[in-house]
Amino acid sequence: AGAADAAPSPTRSPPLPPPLLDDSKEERAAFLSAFDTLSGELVADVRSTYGLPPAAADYLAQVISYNVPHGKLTRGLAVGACFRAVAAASPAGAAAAVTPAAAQTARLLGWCVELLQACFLVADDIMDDSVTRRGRPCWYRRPEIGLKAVNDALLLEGLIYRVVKRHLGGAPCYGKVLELFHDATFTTEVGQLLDLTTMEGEAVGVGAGGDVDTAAFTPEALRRIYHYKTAHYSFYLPVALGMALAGAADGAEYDAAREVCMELGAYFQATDDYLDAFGDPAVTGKVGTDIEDRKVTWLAVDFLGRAPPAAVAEWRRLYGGAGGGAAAGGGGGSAVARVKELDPLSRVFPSWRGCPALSPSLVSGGG
Ligand code: DMA
Ligand code: MG
Ligand code: MG
Ligand code: MG
Repeated sequence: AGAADAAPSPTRSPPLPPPLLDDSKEERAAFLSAFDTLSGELVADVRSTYGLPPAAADYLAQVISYNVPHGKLTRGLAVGACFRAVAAASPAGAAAAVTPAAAQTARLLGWCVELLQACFLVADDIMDDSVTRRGRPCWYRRPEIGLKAVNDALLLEGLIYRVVKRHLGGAPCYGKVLELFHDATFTTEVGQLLDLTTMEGEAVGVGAGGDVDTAAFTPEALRRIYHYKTAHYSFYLPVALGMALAGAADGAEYDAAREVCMELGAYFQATDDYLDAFGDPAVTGKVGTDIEDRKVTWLAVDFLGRAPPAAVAEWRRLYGGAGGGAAAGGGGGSAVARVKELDPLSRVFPSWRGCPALSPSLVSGGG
């Protein structure tokens, strides 16, 4: 039997490694149930520590329940998936490292990443003048919320550190976990700064005659925005948290993980840019605003890299919604539709075009 087994069989493929993202019904259910416990615990903790009156405690509970648990949860689930994968490769093996208590801590850290995501999205929707998120009105668009949402975003961020202290304070990885959250938060804020200002170029805003100055729409600028605003917190942070929880201490291992995560994150944001223009809001849960907001996106940079001069000239007149973006109440619906028509190739999903603007040979952010 030995010889027969050793020969590779054309009909039998080698066993697949276990999927890295454990998206099993069981893990998802355990993850969601960890949220119920955690959100109750968080509100009770803040209520008793700060003596909140019932109305304020109810408000905080609403901030959490509206904004935290309704996404795809890929970031949150990735923490536990990475923790299990790294623990399995450790000398002691997964059986020793992945105790039920450790698995639960990984879920709580996963929810901390979802808290950070909620904080960024609440703020991002205000800055992008967005209307819907996850199929419902953006938090700040609710009449009873408005700009209280600014403080709500800050509260969501602050809750992260209460969870981490309560559940990991004193653990060997506590310092590393704090550093990872601080770095991811600041890197994303720098990314949002670039996302909100890059289109303004050297000389604020627009060229002569109000046309968009295309000088800032470079693949290098796009890549920097992608790495900082999306890839670091969406991909590197969950992976690095899983590593930290599993006891990884070698800086070179974190660097190697970050390099891969930056590529994944850039591709992820390119698809997000595509979906902003051509996705079905019934599926994405959000209505696009990138063209109105004159954003430096994959679609814009890719188009400008190959469009004929006449099309570029028309694009420069129209991009930003002609006479003010959504934030200015521009009402440039027909300009937006025309921008999408200008480039028939833009309707093709990025993966089918090889995403040249995402070439790894360009700027490697890293953050
Ligand atoms: C995503 O930018 C980045 C952060 C930090 C939320 P985006 O505005 O393209 O996101 P969305 O399309 O979800 O509004
Ligand atoms: Mg946005
Ligand atoms: Mg944005
Ligand atoms: Mg987007």
